[in-house]
Amino acid sequence: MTAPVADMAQAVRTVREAVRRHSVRFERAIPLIASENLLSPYAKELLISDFHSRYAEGVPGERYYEGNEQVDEVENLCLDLARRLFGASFADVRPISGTVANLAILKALADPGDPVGTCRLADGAHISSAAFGAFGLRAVKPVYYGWDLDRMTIDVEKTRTILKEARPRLCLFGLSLFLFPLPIRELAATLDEIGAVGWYDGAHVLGLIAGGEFQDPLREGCRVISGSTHKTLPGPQHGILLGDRLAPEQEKRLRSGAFPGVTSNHHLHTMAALAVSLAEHLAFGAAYARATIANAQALAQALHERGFDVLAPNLGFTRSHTTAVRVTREGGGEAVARRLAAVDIITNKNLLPGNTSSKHPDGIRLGTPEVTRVGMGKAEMVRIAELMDGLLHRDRAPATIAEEVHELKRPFTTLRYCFAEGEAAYRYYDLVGRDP
Ligand code: DSN
Repeated sequence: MTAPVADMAQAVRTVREAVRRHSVRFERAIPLIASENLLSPYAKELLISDFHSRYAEGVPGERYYEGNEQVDEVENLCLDLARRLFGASFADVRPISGTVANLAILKALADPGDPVGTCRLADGAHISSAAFGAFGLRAVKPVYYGWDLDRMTIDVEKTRTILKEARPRLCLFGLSLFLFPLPIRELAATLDEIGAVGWYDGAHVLGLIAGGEFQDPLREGCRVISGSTHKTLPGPQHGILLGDRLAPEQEKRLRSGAFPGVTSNHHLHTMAALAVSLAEHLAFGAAYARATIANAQALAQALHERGFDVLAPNLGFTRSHTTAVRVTREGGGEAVARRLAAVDIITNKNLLPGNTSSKHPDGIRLGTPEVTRVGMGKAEMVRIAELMDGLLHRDRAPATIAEEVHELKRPFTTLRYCFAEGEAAYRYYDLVGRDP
């Protein structure tokens, strides 16, 4: 089937124009999605390199395609940097996303029908743990841990009992609403007793772990980590596997889980960008992790002082990049997230413990990875809280709030914590320079 050239040229123009408008919008906005971040210029340019066009199935030195010498060089360096950043003896950088990394682990370390430990979605677990997600695809049976509502973390005593009874082979620790470190050290003896492998999904907190500001799962009792690489670790949209104290057979199974299990080709351009991001995090990540957490705590405190129901006030609200706010009084998670987006404060509605409807949850989730990356600090966190208070508690006009949001963002549109600091953060890369 063919279509008129003029119509298809219009389709191309429409895409380019929408992406340009998106870029301009985000340059003016306050993006507070906890799972998003900005890519450094040296990492970003690799996304449009020739690596994008190539195949490299297999591992460095043992490929199924020719022409991979430089790909091998970059992948070996990427693996070295990953092992070094996380103190891991094992790394695999072929999973193309966090969920794909999770599937690789499930394929390698569990069989269909096996019980696998995890938290419930409403307690903050990722959709990988759901029957409609990776757990369901591998047909493993979730064994849900107990949850301590007061401490917003796993209930150790209840979970010990649950694990001893269900005896899962694999126990997943990881959250998408990740406020506090999980009690892995406290559960490590139980994992050993039942012969379970501890698995940490660090997607949200990899950058904080690597920066030395969160728990260190490989030293606390987990043997394998999965993650996406674009949240607090400000890399490309990609996935990673890391491990320590694994048997050679387990490493082999993980490699074969990644390829040919859940990838054919991996994405070489994002892998190269990941290598740059890992190097930059080794250089700048500690300061970035500290600033990101300090900003999350400052934002939570400022919101709390303005009457918002921020979770876990008795625990200092958060020890991560994320804070959660129960916005039932303000109209519920969905309505509030929409009202905020209309003034260019970008958040997401989020399930809170006890919620059952993911469409109409009580919460919103706020994250500071991106605003920290462009150099915002405590004063700006207080200002964001004031703007949210004005919109949601004081009936200030949305148009005025939106102007103030743009005013607040204006000086913060270049990148920090990377080489080429000060380069534009939201630039649209217009390679052709003209529309068709
Ligand atoms: N669901 C994404 C989030 O936390 O926003 C992660 O995959």
